[in-house]
Amino acid sequence: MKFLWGAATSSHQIEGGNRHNDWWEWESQGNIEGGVRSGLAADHWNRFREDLRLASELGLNSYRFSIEWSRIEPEEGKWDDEAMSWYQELVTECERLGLLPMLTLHHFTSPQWLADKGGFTHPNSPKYFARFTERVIEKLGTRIPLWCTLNEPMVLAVGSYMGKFMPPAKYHPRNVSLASENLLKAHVLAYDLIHSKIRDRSGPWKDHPIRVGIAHNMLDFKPDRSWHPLELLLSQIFRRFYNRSWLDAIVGRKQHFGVRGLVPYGAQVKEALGRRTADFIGINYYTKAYIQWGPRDAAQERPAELPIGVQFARRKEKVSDLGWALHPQGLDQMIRFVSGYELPIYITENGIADREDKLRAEYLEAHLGVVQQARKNGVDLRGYYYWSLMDNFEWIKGFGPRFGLYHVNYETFERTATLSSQVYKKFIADDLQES
Ligand code: IFM
Repeated sequence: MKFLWGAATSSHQIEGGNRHNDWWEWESQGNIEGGVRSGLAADHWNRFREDLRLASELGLNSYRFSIEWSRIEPEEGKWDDEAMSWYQELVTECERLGLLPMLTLHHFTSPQWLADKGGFTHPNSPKYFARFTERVIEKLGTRIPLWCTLNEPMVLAVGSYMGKFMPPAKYHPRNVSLASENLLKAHVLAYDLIHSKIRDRSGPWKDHPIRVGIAHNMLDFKPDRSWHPLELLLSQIFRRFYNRSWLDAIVGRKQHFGVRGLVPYGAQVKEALGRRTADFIGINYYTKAYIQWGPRDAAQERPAELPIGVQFARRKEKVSDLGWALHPQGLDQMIRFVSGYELPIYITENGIADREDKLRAEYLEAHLGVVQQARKNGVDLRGYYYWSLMDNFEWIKGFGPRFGLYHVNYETFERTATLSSQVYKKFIADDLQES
């Protein structure tokens, strides 16, 4: 199988009109910067054919997207088959264009009916997620080779119950571990369903083995002051909690969804112990994180409840529009670390918010260089997905940050190729020619 060169997106960030999920509701309460709302987003719901054509024009051979649970099941137990047929069309279009689909089942948004019950803190949430997964399997299963059950479950739990940058944005550390437990249960159920229920295969990738994993956000944690014992210790703790705990969980090791004194540990999820529930590991990598004991920057975004600060760059470093340092060495570190789990690896996200498209080419070249070197070194790296195909709704930050290979004009919805997208295009063409 050829190396997969792709781009990634998620439903709520691009489709528009996802009115039945928790984000839609949270946006309506004025929680997004500038009071904006996702609204029509990038209007992908009406323009998906054009968007996939643009993806294929870059020479991509894979596309990572997510299915919006709240469209498929807008009310508990009520299924919208029309919405599902839209996703079937999307996959048909991927097939026509030779874009191997990597399907994400949960990318941050949950149906409002589930949010009303407490989202993933509800004991039945894994069962609800499994029921939704079965529906997707029934309608699309035979055609999908690559599955991400969850996108960045650590970010979801921390963002919802500590960092307060995701709904319900309530500081409640015990819910971080509780949601993690339920997300893990949900993942295990979905993993087993995908493997047990999909018997026949169809479409261009019918001979590609089914692989199921998660897309896991990783940061290169560093002490802000390398001599500071507490910051050294804290960065180790964060590496273990943030980077490692999900990886350990999906390979069947003892789970550690907690931090002593900060996030109370929950019970072990027995269903996940002693067995591997992932066929690959997806790395979502963007930048580094300096950990500070007693944050020194008053403007810093962090939970007021904690005496700990996180900074994504130092003053002199080159940064994205979100203030995230360009740090390709961190990707190298993450790949080396994840290789230790002895599973195939995909870079399921990597990208930069760069409105003027001034740094994206440099960012891409540096990170793609790391990818190529890892492949040469024999790492079992199977694909790379740039985040994102086009500009989109960047969650609490609204439409300000622009990650797209294609620029979106939010008034006309016209897409324009960035110059850096041509860098990616050439890189892919060269690589596919060589291999
Ligand atoms: O836009 C997000 C995406 O939804 C998840 N990973 C990080 C991206 C950039 O912040």
